[in-house]
Amino acid sequence: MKIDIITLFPRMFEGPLDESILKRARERGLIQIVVHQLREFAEGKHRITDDRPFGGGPGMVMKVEPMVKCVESLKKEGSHVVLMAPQGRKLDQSMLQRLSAKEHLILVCGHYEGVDDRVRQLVVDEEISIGDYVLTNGALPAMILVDGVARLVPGVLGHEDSASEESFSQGLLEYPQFTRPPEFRGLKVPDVLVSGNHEEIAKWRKKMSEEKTRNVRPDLVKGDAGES
Ligand code: 4GM
Repeated sequence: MKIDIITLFPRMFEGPLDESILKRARERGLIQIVVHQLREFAEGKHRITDDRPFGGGPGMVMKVEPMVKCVESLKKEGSHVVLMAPQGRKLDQSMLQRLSAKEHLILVCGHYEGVDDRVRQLVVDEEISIGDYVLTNGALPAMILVDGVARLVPGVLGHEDSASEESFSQGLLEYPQFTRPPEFRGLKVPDVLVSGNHEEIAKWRKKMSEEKTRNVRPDLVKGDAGES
């Protein structure tokens, strides 16, 4: 999978993309990530990328020409262009699964109060939000999307069944996990987990997942009024 990222702040991506699992996946060629400086597509001595909003109001708006030119320079057949924006559909695990099957993603990061709507009209396939809050720019949301997508790309995690088997992909929260030592400050690991009885372990985990989800995230439980 190839991911192109368009941003005014390429350095924001350096740390997160150069650590741990993402670093290894890039080194092994499983994902190719290229970060592009939007300003290079802006004209004039000052390479201005923002301007005041028509109709007035506070803040600045990202100009249409640099963004459209930059996306068009990267777009090929099979590209899927995503604008990171608070106005987008809220990201969830099923969207990550759908996106992880794309051969080429182009992630567009906005800045300031917004992006000239003609960017969306001309080159964007989908607007995605990571949640109902506003950030100073779209770089952190793009990194979250890249991280969530990358771990679903075959070979990235190493243990292939884990991503599809995890509770979250069945719409449930994960069950509690334990590792050594079997007792710490009087708190014991549940007996069933050290029993070696895999059928009982699976039953316990399913029960705990369902209980946790019902208590903490009733909106995820089917039949709940808040179901999405
Ligand atoms: C407005 C339009 C994404 C603001 C596009 C981006 C929050 C999210 C921005 C933009 C953002 C989010 C920049 N803030 N909830 N700020 O995913 O890219």
